[in-house]
Amino acid sequence: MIGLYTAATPNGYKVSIALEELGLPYDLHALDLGANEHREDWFLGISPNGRIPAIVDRDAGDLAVFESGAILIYLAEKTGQLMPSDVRGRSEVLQWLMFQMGGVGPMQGQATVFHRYFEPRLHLAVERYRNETARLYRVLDRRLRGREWLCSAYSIADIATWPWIRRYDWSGIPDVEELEHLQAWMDRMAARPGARAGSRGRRPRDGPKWSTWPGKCWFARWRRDPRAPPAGPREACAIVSGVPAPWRPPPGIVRRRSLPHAMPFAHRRW
Ligand SMILES: N[C@@H](CCC(=O)N[C@@H](CS)C(=O)NCC(=O)O)C(=O)O
Repeated sequence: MIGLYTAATPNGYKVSIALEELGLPYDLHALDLGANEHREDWFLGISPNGRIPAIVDRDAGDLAVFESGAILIYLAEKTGQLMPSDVRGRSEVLQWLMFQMGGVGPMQGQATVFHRYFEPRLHLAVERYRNETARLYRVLDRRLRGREWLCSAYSIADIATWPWIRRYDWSGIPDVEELEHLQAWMDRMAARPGARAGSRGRRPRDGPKWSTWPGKCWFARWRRDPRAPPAGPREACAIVSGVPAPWRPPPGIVRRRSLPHAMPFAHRRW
């Protein structure tokens, strides 16, 4: 049995989608990012970077794997599915997986943060990450012209990419409607039962109830209504800047305006 440590985020969904697609049983540990569970010592033992997702394969001597791309490769190699074994096919899948890991994910992540949370609004940063993400989308659109999937068959490259691309509206990425090949691919992805099951935050096939997913953190709220603003700056700050949340000054202590590791918007009055 595989233990999945995750939350309702694009990187988290990559792994739950892969597990659903592969039909592997797993037990789900939904971490509350808003409560900083991912920074607790027990979790750092599994995921040294203190980020979700991570897995522990109990059938492989409790092997812990972090980084979503590494997890997807591990699952593909464990099962012999979702990635070809021949040199050319494997390389192709790894190239598009790395394109997501090093390009789409980080760029769209930054686009989201600067689009949604930074005040005062840093227009140059918003433009920079939005434009770069849009450029990467056009690369994907060109790649998908005349193709059903990113590589010769449905693979972990598609699984890694879709949970990000489908949230383009949340990230403020423009003109995606014009990218017809990307749109058609998104429709194909959304039609896959495994992709749907793994990206919904619902009960996994053989697993326990996802009691905290959707849970307390703001991710769950914006999944229900992507147009809704985050519940408050405190929660948003906690996710993107590392400021503990919910943060309240201890009794008798005057509120600090700035924090040692403060990012610009952490100076705002809460
Ligand atoms: N490169 C990592 C990124 C992981 C990551 O950034 N995860 C986010 C959720 S999508 C996270 O744990 N955020 C919590 C935080 O930043 O404190 C991967 O692909 O696994």
